Amino acid sequence: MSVQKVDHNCADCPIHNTGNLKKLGIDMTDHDYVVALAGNPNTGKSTVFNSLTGLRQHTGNWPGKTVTRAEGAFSYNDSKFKIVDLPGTYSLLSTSTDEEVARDFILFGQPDVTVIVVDATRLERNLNLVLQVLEITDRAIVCLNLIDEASRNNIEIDTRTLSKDLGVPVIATAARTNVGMQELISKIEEVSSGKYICKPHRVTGNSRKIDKAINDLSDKIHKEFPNLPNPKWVALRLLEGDQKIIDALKNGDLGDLKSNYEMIQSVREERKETIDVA
Ligand SMILES: Nc1nc2c(ncn2[C@@H]2O[C@H](COP(=O)(O)OP(=O)(O)O)[C@@H](O)[C@H]2O)c(=O)[nH]1
Ligand SMILES: [Mg+2]
Repeated sequence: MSVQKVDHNCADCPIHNTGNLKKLGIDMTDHDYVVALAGNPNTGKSTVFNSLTGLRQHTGNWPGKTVTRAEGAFSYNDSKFKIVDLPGTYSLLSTSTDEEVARDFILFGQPDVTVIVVDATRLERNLNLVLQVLEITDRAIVCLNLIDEASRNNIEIDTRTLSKDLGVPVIATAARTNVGMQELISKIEEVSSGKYICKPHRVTGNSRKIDKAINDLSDKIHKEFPNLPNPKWVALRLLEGDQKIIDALKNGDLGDLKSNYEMIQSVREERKETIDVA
């Protein structure tokens, strides 16, 4: 039996949505808290996952999707945690199935905490996803991974200031060698149980600035590539630091981008139709 507290105002009540989690294929029986693991591809998310769960894990598919999912568990301080590895994504804009899966899990499953694994050697690029996650949930921890690589490259990160600016804990880790993992686990417990209250930074106040950046950039893109169907979409991807799009711009492959875009649109239309029929 999972521990379900009756008082809904209690600080240490789990906040996850058990019903929605069930629909998303996550059974919370025998678990107290659910932890989502988000992050850009190649940030060491799977390494963090393996370090947290050890052998207590299994893989399957997301319900109705061909996207694979790893699920695992760990115990700490008499609490049982279920941890769900979300697809690696650069954003949560839901323009791909992976992004949709990740966004929907945080939005509807309401995990007790979302750990965002970021690459300490590419912090700016990774912060985009962090801010998007913080738009959806209060309960998050930034796992500043590859900290060993960062120091090797003489990159120093002031985690205290970063944590203050973001309004959520920031834990430096080198998951491959288990550095910082105990601290991460203890923070996961503190945030899940409500002992640590996050006050996330929200970017809504900056939206005009962001809009301006998108508009300025998309004007330039339109001038260079007048046949692109959606320069704003490309601008947003570029601002996010999407390497594929950056490469496409550099090597003149933006023609391919058009067909990619059309493919994504047609998949989305198809999905909409399926939902409408259901
Ligand atoms: N140096 C170093 N390498 C790491 C660390 N964490 C993961 N890696 C390596 O980074 C690569 C990508 O890791 P993986 O967990 O597959 O990343 P994912 O794509 O985010 O799931 C692998 O070769 C890992 O061994 C770390 O903290 N330090
Ligand atoms: Mg992985």
